[in-house]
Amino acid sequence: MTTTVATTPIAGQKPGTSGLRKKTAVFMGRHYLENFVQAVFDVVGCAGKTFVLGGDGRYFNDRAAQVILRMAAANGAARVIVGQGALLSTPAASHLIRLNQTDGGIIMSASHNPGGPTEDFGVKFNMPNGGPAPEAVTESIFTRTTEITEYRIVQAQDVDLSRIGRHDLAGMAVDVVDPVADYAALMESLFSFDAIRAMFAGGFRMRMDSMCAVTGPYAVEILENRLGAAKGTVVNAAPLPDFGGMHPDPNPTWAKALMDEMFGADAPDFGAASDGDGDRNMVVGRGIYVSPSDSLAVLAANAHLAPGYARGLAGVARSMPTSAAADRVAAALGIAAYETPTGWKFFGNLLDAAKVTLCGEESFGTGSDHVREKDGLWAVLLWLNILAARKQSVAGILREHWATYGRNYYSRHDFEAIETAKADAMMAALRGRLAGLPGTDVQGLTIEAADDFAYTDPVDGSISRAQGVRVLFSGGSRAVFRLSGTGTEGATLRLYLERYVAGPDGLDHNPQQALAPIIRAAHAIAGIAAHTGRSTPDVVT
Ligand code: G16
Repeated sequence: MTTTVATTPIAGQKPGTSGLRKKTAVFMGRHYLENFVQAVFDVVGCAGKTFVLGGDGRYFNDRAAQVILRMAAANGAARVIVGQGALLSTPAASHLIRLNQTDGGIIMSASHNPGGPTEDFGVKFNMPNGGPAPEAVTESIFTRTTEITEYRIVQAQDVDLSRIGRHDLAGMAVDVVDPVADYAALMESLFSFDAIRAMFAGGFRMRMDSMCAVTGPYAVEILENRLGAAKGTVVNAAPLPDFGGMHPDPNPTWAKALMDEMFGADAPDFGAASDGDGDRNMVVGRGIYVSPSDSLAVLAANAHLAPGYARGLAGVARSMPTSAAADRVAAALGIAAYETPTGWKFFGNLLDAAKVTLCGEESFGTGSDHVREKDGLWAVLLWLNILAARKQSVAGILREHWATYGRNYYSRHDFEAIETAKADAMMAALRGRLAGLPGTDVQGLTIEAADDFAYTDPVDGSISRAQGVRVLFSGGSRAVFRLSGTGTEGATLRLYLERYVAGPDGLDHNPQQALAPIIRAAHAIAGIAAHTGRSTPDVVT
């Protein structure tokens, strides 16, 4: 039986960089999840449609899935494809949407944010191309949340999501599928599993930290079962509702155990970590950290070594705050390089139009045209394929890369949970001063240009403004100031720092040392301490 429930709009259901993210308790509040899901169905349409549904297994994932299924049935959906246990990594969901040519999908995740009753939950809608909804759609969804007066839900028992196969829910088909199988097959079609298997058989050792999040089952199946990596290669492999208390954000701060192992005695050859929903990755060699910007550049320069990319790349795209290292590779390859605002959704049109093959972001996201999301395990496998083909260490590959292309020293400093009003005031003051900055000297550096990044989509012509303040110094260095779109507490200021050094003479500096003059100048320009009371970042990557 379908019930129509009267409701009223709830303030603040505005999707951010990737979907709606809030404290779990907020999502579990009266009508909160239901209002948002109904707004999604009202905007994208539901009657007769097929969707994919899954999430990263965090607390409330299982119950939210049952609510969404009952609402899909009440709104007339024909079929929903659900990962067993309501689990799907974000890239696997993107693949299932494309593979089954569905009308889109709902992904339950707050990505790299911690999970649990006092932590974060999230819901996002992905389009029929498998990618995150573009701004026009998320804006319509938001508008709908401000007008909503009712939602529809069927009264029924839970669907048994532990049992693979077809179930019926008030006339709607619910197909529970193995969350790993189709994704693993896709990976086998892109990479030389034989070459990687031979490398593992030859004694190559790896550590994969799945951080008690969704990639565990994927990594065990692909790395250990199919590629022959030693049992126990994948640690923290069981997805847990609270991620075992971990902060499933693969960076040197939150994946410290992995970093310690990779820099310790008897370190394995290769280390990697992934985030809550499996779209991010961090890659580490024995005794050497690979920054996400460098990772994108190395993957672009070597992708042709993997069968799926043997024909070369159409182009490369990076988000604006990502270092220009990939641009140098693109120039050398004679292919196009694009600079987009932060947010994977901005890559969608470029990928759909076949203008680019690889994309990447400084925020530990890398991916290609195989799906329409960033893909953590995909990046790990491409690195493994390159290591198997080149038969060199990660350090050897990086050093050769820097010697060839020069090095873009890079770091991001995060100042977290700042009072929103103070962060906004700092950005407003900075924006107000932009016009006067070029030509001035700050802390011994000359400012060449300063702007607020705006992007015109080359495919549909849409314009996105105010995407972050860029201050460019002479010599190719820069500082970028931007407020995070994914935090759930106050504001997070991200300060992105970059300095280019040509040729081999720049090697082996510590990035923080190499960037010290730019860090000083950035603080002076924005008055970070005066506005926010903070002079030291909470997280440095
Ligand atoms: C999301 C987007 C990414 C983006 C990141 C930025 O990542 O999918 O494309 O780079 O947000 O985060 P912020 O706005 O905090 O800098 P994820 O992994 O959280 O979905």
